Amino acid sequence: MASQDELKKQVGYKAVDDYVKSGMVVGLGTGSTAYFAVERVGQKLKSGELKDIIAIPTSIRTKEQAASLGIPLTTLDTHSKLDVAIDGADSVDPALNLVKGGGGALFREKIVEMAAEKFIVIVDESKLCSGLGPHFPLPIEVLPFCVQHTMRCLEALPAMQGAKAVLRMGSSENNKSDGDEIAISDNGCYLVDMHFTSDIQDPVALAEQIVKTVGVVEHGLFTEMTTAVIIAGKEGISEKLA
Ligand code: ABF
Repeated sequence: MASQDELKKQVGYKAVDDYVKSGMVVGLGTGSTAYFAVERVGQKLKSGELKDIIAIPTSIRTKEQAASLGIPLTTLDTHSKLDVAIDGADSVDPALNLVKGGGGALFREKIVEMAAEKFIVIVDESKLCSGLGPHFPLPIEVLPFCVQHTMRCLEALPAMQGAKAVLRMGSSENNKSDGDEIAISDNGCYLVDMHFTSDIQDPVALAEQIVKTVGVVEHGLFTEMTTAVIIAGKEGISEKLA
């Protein structure tokens, strides 16, 4: 039985082998699964299997990992369009809508992945769910100004279904709220995790209501963005196409 790390490595490597070609502009995701995709890009550049790749990282920690592997880096200001982006997720529903941001990188992930021709999601099967919401709290990046007010406005949204807002404490890289300091994102903002007790009925409507809430920077609902999901499970690797 492969360990969870081995499963993550399998899908991270496969995503790069199947979707990254020489000469591409590549979005590099954040998290323990995306870590392996970044590792594979570095490996293939070093071996010469990939040439002329330039990459856009979705977090400071991914930028540091990519730089340590010698992956040439750029930004969206220089390259507004990417050929492919590869990233993990916290939840994947049957329509391939995602919850992302458990790692606190949702804003930079979304701005990069929205600019990609193809968005490849890499997960182990524990991330699959029948409906978004209770499976993993929905992260929302908010400005620090009057954050309690913003949290109350979010809780009051009709499509939020009474979910409870929890300000993320400790590390921004996980929603364990395990510290007494407020977590700060790479962009200097706060992170609020919305805890649902029932499946989100209309993720697209909820996303629209969240973005209209003053004080919100970005949210972790990635709807209608996924090109394919590569899944590592006990039975091996499978792929779902949007
Ligand atoms: C990242 O992937 C985040 O959006 C999400 O929280 C994370 C999943 O992390 P992991 O692959 O470590 O489970 O893109």
